[in-house]
Amino acid sequence: MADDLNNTPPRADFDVVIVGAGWSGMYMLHQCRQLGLSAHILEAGPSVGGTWYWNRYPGLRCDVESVQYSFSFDAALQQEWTWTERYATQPEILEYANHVAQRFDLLRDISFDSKVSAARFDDRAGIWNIETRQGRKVSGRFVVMATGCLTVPKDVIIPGMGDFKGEVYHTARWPKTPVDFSGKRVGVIGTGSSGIQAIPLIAEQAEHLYVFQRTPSYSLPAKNRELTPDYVAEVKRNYETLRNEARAHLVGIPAPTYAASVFDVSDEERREIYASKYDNGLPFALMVSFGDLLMDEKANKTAQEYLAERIREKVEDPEIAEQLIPKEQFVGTRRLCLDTNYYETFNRPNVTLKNIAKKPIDQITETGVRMGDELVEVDCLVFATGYDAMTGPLLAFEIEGKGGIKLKDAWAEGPKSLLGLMVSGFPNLFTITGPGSPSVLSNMFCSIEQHVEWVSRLLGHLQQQKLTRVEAKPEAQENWVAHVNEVANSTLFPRGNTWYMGANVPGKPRVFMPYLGVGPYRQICDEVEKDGYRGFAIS
Ligand code: N01
Repeated sequence: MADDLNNTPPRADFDVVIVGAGWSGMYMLHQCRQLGLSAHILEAGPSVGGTWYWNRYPGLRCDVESVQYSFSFDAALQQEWTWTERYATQPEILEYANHVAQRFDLLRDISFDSKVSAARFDDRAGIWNIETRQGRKVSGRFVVMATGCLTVPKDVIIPGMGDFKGEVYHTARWPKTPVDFSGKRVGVIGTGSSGIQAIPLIAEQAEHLYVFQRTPSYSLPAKNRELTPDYVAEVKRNYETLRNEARAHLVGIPAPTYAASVFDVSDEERREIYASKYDNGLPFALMVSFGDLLMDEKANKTAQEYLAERIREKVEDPEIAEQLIPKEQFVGTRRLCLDTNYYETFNRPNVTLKNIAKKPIDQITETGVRMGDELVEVDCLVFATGYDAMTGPLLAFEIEGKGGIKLKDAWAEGPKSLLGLMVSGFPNLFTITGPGSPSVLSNMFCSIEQHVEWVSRLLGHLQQQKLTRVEAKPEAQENWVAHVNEVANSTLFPRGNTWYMGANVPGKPRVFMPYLGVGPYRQICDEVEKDGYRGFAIS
């Protein structure tokens, strides 16, 4: 216990209790140790890795290149770890998570199979009391929610779901033992990033695959490849420059913007630029290739037309191609997917596209999926239906702040935070990659490292000044929420029916949840810190 934090510090089991042992939780624990704070992680699962532990569906890879989707805080770590593929597979990413845990000796301060059920602030004592579903009670002077953004699968309610007699899977909760679809009729519901990655591999095994598509997504071919020793050596030599470029960039990945407007270049040049991203499997780079691509409807249309053409080239049946092309959907405002042979899969004789936007699913029966008068009989159903993103993980259990205020009430009209890191009324509670931070609209590692380091410096400041409490001021929070919205409203993002907007979960408030701009966000956080943590009440 770090009793030197204050002359009379509140008594708690730990200085810092961290919820979640994904990237954020592991790095937070490491940072707490550097500060001499006692810290402990409560992790729901049996292993580190967070979403990369639970997600293990066939075809799963990250959509950020492996050499960038990794920690940069330790030069030795990034030199000693060698990624084998351009876009790492889930097993390799999980291996990396375990490597990090072991290398920094983190496991001794993690309790696994400890799913937090409540966190309540005791205002008088100035401590957080945390309970787990397993009945454990732990207290901390600070609590860090490292619960991730895409960790709570969205509830899908279709009449008759419980009646289905076949096998049921969800991409976000895939079994550890590989599933064998050989000789089976399989239905996949959902065509976002998860469905698009799983579908080609399931199609290779299944006797027949039915893809139930409500909304098509734009997808780029991953063009995955093994990394050569020369390439890896070059990256390792240039890591410092690469990471610094990432930190300053809009999405935390170095990528050029060629012109302020798509209309500043000729049609031919524009096509070449789009092709250079498409043919090299670079979805984030495509999104930022022109300054107005995500801002202006007409500008965005040029990318829509380009991607539609590429889909038509790949799909043999023109009618199927048209159904796979998103209509009235901006490129980039719904997550751009990354695939291997997704569109080509619809040329296979054992794959059928079921357009449930035209003919919705009415019911799941004992034997399959009923759409109007048509029953599609299947042996297995795979739900690739996504997540209750960003707020879901923080509202999955009870968080009670000052005066018994509940987070779910404070966020009834949508999430509010200061910098995505703290919520007014919830002293000493930090949210890593919380709503209002860049997180999901960036290379997560880049954002996580920045969030954790900022919070750690704040904890260090409190420690040095012998202070014990920090809280977001309500007016500063209001200003931040207004700024997040102002930035979002200058783009096309709020016009998309996407999970970024909470639009995928019935009844969820429609609010653009992430903050757009890794580089600008970092600058703002640095200024707030320099101004003595402007907007935060510290005592
Ligand atoms: O989820 P999604 P995801 N009936 O929400 C459909 C990250 N990720 O798991 O749009 C029928 O994108 C839904 O249709 P609609 C990445 O950030 C990254 O695929 O609601 N269909 C949609 O097609 C990604 O964006 C990686 O009309 C229903 C699909 O299910 C995020 O996770 C890999 C339905 C859900 O798509 C989420 O991706 C995987 C219903 N009731 C995930 N409900 C990589 O790094 C939903 N759908 C590569």
